[in-house]
Amino acid sequence: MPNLYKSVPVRSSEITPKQVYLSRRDFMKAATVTASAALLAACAPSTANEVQNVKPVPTSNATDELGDKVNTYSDITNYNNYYEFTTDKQGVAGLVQDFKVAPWTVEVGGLVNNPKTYGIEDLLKLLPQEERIYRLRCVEAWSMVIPWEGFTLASLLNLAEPTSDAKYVRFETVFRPEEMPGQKSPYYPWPYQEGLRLDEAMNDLTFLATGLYGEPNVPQNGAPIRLVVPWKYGFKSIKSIVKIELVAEEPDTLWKSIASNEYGFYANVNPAVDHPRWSQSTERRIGEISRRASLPFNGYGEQVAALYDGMDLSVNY
Ligand SMILES: Nc1nc2c(c(=O)[nH]1)N[C@H]1C(S)=C(S)[C@@H](COP(=O)(O)O)O[C@H]1N2
Ligand SMILES: [Mo]
Repeated sequence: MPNLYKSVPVRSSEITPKQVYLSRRDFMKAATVTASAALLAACAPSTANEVQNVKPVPTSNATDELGDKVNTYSDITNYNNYYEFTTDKQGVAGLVQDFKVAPWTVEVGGLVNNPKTYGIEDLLKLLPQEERIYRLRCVEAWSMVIPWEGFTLASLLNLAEPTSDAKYVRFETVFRPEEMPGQKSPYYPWPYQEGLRLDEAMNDLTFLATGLYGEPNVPQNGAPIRLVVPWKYGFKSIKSIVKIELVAEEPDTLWKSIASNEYGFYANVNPAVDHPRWSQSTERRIGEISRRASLPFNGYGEQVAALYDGMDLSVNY
């Protein structure tokens, strides 16, 4: 199989789309990337439109829509929850060197008209890549701001065409205990699995990330493809996905199956409903000293609150 990010052919007629841009940059350092982006823009057929299509590489000065700065690349890649490796957040980055992110396929199936197994390179070719700067709020009451690249889950589900019986989406992480030492722990029901209601999955905020900070994503942050659901607690944002399945019933999720009184299926960020063992009203933004108030739906209520009209979110936590 070809190398993950090298398999997209580069033609000068296509230098503007993000996916080609990603493939060319490959694993270069950010400084080189910025230089080559400028070069690409300069050499491109100079219609204003095409020049604009060269996406800016996120820098540490980028902010989310609330004006909060993105966290540093170092913070984002060295403070991780990834129990397949270890429960020590600062230990994940040091344990991922044996984990192979290429070749990689994602099976999209279940209640769909077009079931298909995609190579990552297929997805990068088929679906336009965009940048999303999202807050990530862990259920443990810490948070970060992270610049991702990728595509909406809706764009992939539209290719699959869910049938009218499909009501939920189930996601599964790869199971490779030889590469992921934490998966040898008998205390967790591997593989990690997660789920969304279909309307949540189709919301424009719901994202599949393949890149981070203008680079291909790294294993500790869920490479080569991970879910990002920014209005929910971080555990919903399942990493290193190999299977996406459309189903009729609410799927089991790893954390709910371990402690359903602490981790519900919905897991919307909700400062009004405390975790049984700690408050959810404030959070520690990594890199900051004082705590800040946590926001309903992590600040994304305008886009998603209507999904829960008529539901009691203290019951459906
Ligand atoms: N497969 C898998 N996905 C996972 C986890 C995990 O342990 N395994 N941890 C979750 C939790 S609790 C959080 S807060 C986020 C952390 O994402 P990050 O390390 O990219 O910041 O990943 C989520 N996705
Ligand atoms: Mo988390």
